[in-house]
Amino acid sequence: MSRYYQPEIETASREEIVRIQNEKIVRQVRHVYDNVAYYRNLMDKKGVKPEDIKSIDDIKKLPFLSKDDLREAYPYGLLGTDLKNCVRIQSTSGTTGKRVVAFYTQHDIDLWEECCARAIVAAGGSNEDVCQVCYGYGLFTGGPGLNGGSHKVGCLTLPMSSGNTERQIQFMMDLGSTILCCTPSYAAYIGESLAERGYKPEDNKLKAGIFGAEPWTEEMRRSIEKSLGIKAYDIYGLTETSGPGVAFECEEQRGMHINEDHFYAEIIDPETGEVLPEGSKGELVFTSLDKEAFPLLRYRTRDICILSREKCSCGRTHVRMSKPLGRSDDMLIIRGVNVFPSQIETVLLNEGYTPNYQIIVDRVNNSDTLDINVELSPEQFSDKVGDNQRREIQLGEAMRTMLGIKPVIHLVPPKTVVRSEGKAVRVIDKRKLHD
Ligand code: DLL
Repeated sequence: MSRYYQPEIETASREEIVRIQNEKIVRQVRHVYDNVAYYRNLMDKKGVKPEDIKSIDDIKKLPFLSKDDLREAYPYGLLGTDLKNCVRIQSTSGTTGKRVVAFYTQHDIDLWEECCARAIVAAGGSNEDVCQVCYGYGLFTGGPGLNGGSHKVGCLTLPMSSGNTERQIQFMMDLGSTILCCTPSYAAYIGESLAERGYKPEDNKLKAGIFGAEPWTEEMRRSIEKSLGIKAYDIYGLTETSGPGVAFECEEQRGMHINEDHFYAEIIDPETGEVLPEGSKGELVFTSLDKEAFPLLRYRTRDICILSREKCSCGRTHVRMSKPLGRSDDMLIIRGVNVFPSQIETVLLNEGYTPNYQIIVDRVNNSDTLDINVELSPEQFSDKVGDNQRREIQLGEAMRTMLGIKPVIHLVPPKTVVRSEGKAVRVIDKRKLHD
């Protein structure tokens, strides 16, 4: 049976959701126009006044915000309230040199944690559960967000943060964790580490996992569910919109419900900016309807996905987003062919390989090269050169069918691909280093 954290809003009628959105957008645009000079300038340039926004449908009139705007306005340029009203910042890791700093009032934190609480309850969580949070804590939003949600639900919360896998396992087994929150790549690593210590999936008390912050395939989901003996739920979010909990999966596991009372979602054509009809694949754009400190309007996420309003058997009425089909900036263009790392993961797991792999792209003599290091499991590992060569050829062919180009496969011995405790680094694009 479905359970909800806030049943009234999670199962509200379409009319009620639109009514809430209409009311909130008018207030939010006024708030932003009056308090955020950077966005006021963008609106003025476009000739849009707050009075022009009378309902959620008018949102199309507003200008977009992009990551470049965030960089330009860094650090305080998009602040929607006095700093004295803010109680927290969170930030992205900034590994690509594009650090995003988000600000929160106490109201914003409460709202964010409520969204995470909805996700935990949708995964079957209640005050009877022991929720082990091994997303990173600190500036990254994963740990603090799920930690806050877990408190709200009343779970016994284990604020583990990421890493120190030995200790994760000890606490998990000693305290009987029932819900695991971390990146899917770390969940796979924990599953592997449990097996190495002789534990079978039924030896742990886990029933659910809440995994997100990076792309992962359905094949990866099945592999994690099997290794941990759980049901694995997807969760989505980004620092710019608060963090995890913007959208989450229910027991149907068919797309993530977007918390539409707080975030309005649009799908646009990434080239033209045109809003696309429901069911189209395009770039996801979010408007935060009631955040105070960092109230982004029409923020372009660069995540490519599809929205669906098809009725969900869980009873939730909020629109669902597909798993991001890749970020527009994740897509590799190799000899003119578009390749998403997720396609490579699908082939590997379907062909019975481990989820431990690394993709290396380079340019040699003006031509792109694609190499994939694929780790063998101890059972697959063979000393016979002929065995491995045969496998490499077979896997290369399977990849060609999926990708349209043939990579060079390197099967590597067990434990040679570095494991991830947070967001996995799957791609090394050496072309960027030469440029
Ligand atoms: O990753 C927030 C988060 C923490 C989400 C914990 C879920 C769980 P950022 O570091 O700002 O925030 O990265 C945001 O990560 O634009 C997506 O490209 C990607 N992403 C997040 N969740 C998913 C997911 C956090 N479920 C960026 N599937 C987003 C695929 C995801 N990609």
